Amino acid sequence: MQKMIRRGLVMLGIIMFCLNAQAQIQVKDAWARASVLQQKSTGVFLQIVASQEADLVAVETKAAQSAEMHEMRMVNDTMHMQEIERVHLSAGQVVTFAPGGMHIMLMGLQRPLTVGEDIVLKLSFEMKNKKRKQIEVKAQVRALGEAAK
Ligand SMILES: [Cu+2]
Repeated sequence: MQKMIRRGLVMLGIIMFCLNAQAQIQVKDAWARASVLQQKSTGVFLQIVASQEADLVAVETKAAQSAEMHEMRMVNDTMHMQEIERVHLSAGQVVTFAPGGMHIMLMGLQRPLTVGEDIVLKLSFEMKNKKRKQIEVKAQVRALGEAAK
């Protein structure tokens, strides 16, 4: 009997390990705002949902020199952008980056982003066990007026 319980616990441990290994992070509806010739920065918007707690800790793209996560803050009646170090994702909860709110800021654009093209972003997540996980995301470039789509 004891042996069976022990075997059961080992099995449970294996199952838990597998579940952990399969932590899923889904990114939906990623898009970037088109830019004009002299423009050096633009925003990327998307939705993220993680099956387990995680933090978005970094964004990279070849389309720009740097990419930061920003939030909007009201300071003395004026909206300001502020960099955020990490964005926490609770298990199963959708986190939205949208115009007027949290966004990914691309700075030092290598060239203008034109409507219809795709840019590739690499999102780095830190999982609860401190392990890093990278996800590649394609963001479609859309015009300003299409923001509501
Ligand atoms: Cu910004």
